[in-house]
Amino acid sequence: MKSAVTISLVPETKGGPFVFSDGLAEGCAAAASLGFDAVEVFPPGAEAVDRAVLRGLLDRHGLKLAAMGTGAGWVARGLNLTLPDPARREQARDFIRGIIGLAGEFGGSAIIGSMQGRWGGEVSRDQALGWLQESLGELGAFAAKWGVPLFYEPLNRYETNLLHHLGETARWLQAGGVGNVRLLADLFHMNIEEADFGQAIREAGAYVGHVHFADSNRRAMGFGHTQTAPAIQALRQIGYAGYLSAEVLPWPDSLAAARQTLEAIRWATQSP
Ligand code: LER
Ligand code: MN
Repeated sequence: MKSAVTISLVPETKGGPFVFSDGLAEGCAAAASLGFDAVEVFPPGAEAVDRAVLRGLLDRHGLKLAAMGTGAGWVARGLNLTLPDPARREQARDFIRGIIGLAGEFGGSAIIGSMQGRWGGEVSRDQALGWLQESLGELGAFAAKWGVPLFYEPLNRYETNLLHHLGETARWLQAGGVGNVRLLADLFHMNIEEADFGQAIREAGAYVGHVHFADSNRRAMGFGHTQTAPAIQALRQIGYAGYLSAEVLPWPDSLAAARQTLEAIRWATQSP
C-alpha cells in the first residue's frame, strides 16, 4: 500500500479536511520531503490547474498523482449529480468530466464525493439513485479513455442520504451494471456508518479502489480512537495495493498531521 496526502487549491475549503492548502508548489515540496509517494489534489476546476506546472512539480519531486477531488463543483458552484434541474445535472457532469480528463493525464482518478448530492423535496430516493447510477455509468466509461477508474465515495449520514455503506454500494453498482467505478473507503465516514471495518472492506472486495486514511475525529490517523488493524488486515485480504491517502484536518498543523499520517501508515503496514 502506498501513501498520499491531500492538497486543496480551493479557498472555500479552509478549515476542511485537507493537509496542505498553501498552493501546489508548497504542498508537493512538503509531501516529497516527508516521503509521501503521491499527492491527492482538490482543484477549483479543471481549468484552474496548469498542466505543465503540475507535471513539473510531480517530476521534480518524484511524486505520483493519486487522485483528484471534484467537490469544488458543489462547494463553490452548487452543482451535483442529483439536482432536479437536468441542465444543472449536466453542468455537474461536465465539471466532473473536466477533472477526469485532467487527473487522467497524470494517471490519477477523479473522486465523486459531495458531488453525489442527496434526495429530498421534489426528488425521491429512487429518482436520485437512478440519476446517480446513470451518471456514474457514463463518467466511468469516460474515465476508461485514460485507463483509470472513477472513484465513488459513500459518505456519512450528515453529508448525504443516498448510500452510506461499502457493501451495499458495491452490490448496487454491480446490479446496475456500472462499469469502471471503484469505491473510495474513507475510514472517517466508515467509523460513523459501518458496524465493522473489516467486514465492510471484505464485502466490497475488488470494488475498493482508494482509501482515505483518517481517524475517528478526522484528524491524522493516531490522533483519534480508530484501530487501524482490522481495516489494514481486510485490505491485505482483498489484495488492495492502492493508496492510503491523508484526507484529514491540518491539526495541530499541516506538517504535524502529515508526519503523523506517515508514521501511522508505517506502523499499520509493517505490523504483522
Ligand atoms: C470527500 O473525500 C469527503 O470525504 C467528503 O466528506 C466531502 O468532503
Ligand atoms: Mn473522503
